[in-house]
Amino acid sequence: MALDPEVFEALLETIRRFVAERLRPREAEVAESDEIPGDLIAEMKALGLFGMSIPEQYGGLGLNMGEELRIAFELGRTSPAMRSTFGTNVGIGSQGLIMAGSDAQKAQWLPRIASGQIITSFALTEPDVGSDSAAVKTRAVRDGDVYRVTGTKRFITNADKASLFTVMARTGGEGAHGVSAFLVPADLAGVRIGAPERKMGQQGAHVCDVHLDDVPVPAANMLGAEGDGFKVAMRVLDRGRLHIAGVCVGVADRLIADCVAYATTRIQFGKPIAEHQLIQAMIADSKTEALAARALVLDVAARKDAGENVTMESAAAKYFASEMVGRVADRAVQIFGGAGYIADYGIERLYRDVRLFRIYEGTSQIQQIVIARETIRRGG
Ligand code: COS
Repeated sequence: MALDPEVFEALLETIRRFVAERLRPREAEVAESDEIPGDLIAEMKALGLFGMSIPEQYGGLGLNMGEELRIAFELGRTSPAMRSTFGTNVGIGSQGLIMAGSDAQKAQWLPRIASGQIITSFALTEPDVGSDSAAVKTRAVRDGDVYRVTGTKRFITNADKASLFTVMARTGGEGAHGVSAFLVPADLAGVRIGAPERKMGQQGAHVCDVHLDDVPVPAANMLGAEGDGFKVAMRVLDRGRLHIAGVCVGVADRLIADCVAYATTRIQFGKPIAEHQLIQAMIADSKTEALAARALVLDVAARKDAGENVTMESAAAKYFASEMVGRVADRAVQIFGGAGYIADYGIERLYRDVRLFRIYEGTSQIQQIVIARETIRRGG
C-alpha cells in the first residue's frame, strides 16, 4: 500500500539530506575501517530504514515497490556498503518470511527486523553451489520436533551481524523440489560464522561463511511447506534484483554528478574539460543510459505493485542497470583521468564497488538466462 504522497515526499527529502550530509562525508572512513560507524547505524534505525519494506502492522514503513525504489535511488548516491547495513533486513533477509511465513513467524520476528534490533541474512550460496542454486547440498534431516541442519553457506552478506538466517537446505531428493527454507536463529547450537572475507570493494559490508553443524532447527521454523524453499528463494531474488537495479541507478546518478562537478572545474587546453566534445560524449552516454535504467526500474516497480509477475522484468532491470553502472563508472574514471585512479577522489572506490552489482543476486549471465527463458515461455 502506498504512503500518503506528502508523507512520502517528506521521507524522501529526509533521506536525501541524510545521504548527502551524514553518509557521504563518512565514505572514506567506512572504506578504511571496513565498518559502518555505530552512530550512523543508530540514525539509520531512527529513520526507519531497516523496516522500510516491512508491513506497517509489524512496525515497518510498509513502502510499496515504487516507493522503495525511489528511496534506493537516493541511497545509491553514497557508498553501496552503507545501504548493505540494512539491505538484508529490507530485502533478501526478510522477504522470505514476509512472502511465505506464517502469522506466528511474522509476529515473532518482523517487529525486531523492522526496528533494526536484529539483523537478518539470506543463506543460499554454498562453496559448490553458486549460480546453480537448485543444487543446494546443505542437508536438513527431520528428528522429532527439529530438523538437523548441516552444511556450509558461503559469501553470506551481514552474516557476522545477523541474529536470524533464512537458510535453504535439502530435505528431499535432488533438484529444486528437494529444497526447503528455514528460519535459523544464529544462537542455535552448531552455528558458526567465519571471518569476514577480504573483498575488491564495498568495504564496510561484510560477507562470511556460515557453518552449520547438526543445528537443531525447530520444525516450526520452516518457511512454507517442505519442498517450497527453492521457489521462496527465487521469489525473494525476483524482488531483490529489482531493488539492486534501483541502487545501480542511484550510483550512476552520483557518478554523473561527480563527473560534471569535476569536468566543469578542471581546465585543459584553456577551458573546462566539460566544453570538450569528447568529454561531453561520455557524459551524454552515461546520462542517457542512467535515464533509461531509471525508467525501466520504475516501470517494473509499477507492474509489481499492480500484482503482475515480474520475474523476467526484474532480471532485465538488474541486468541492464548493473551493466550500465559499470560503464558509467568506467567513463567516470576516464573523465577524471589520472585523478580517477587516485584513491583520494573516491572514483576508483566506486568503480570497484559497482563491480559486485553484476555478480550478486544472480550474475548478468543468470539474468540473461531468466530473461530468455521467460520471454520464450511467454511467446515473445
Ligand atoms: N519464482 C517462482 N518460482 C520459480 C522462479 C521464480 N522466479 N524461478 C523458478 N521457479 C520455479 C520453477 O517454476 C520450477 O518449478 P516447477 O518445477 O514446479 O515448475 C522450479 O522453481 C525450478 O525452476 P527451474 O527449473 O527454472 O530451475 P533451474 O535449476 O533451471 O534454475 C535459475 C533457475 C538458474 C534461474 C536459478 O537457479 C537462479 O536464479 N540462479 C542464480 C541464483 C542467484 O541469484 N544466486 C545469487 C546468490 S543469492 S544473494
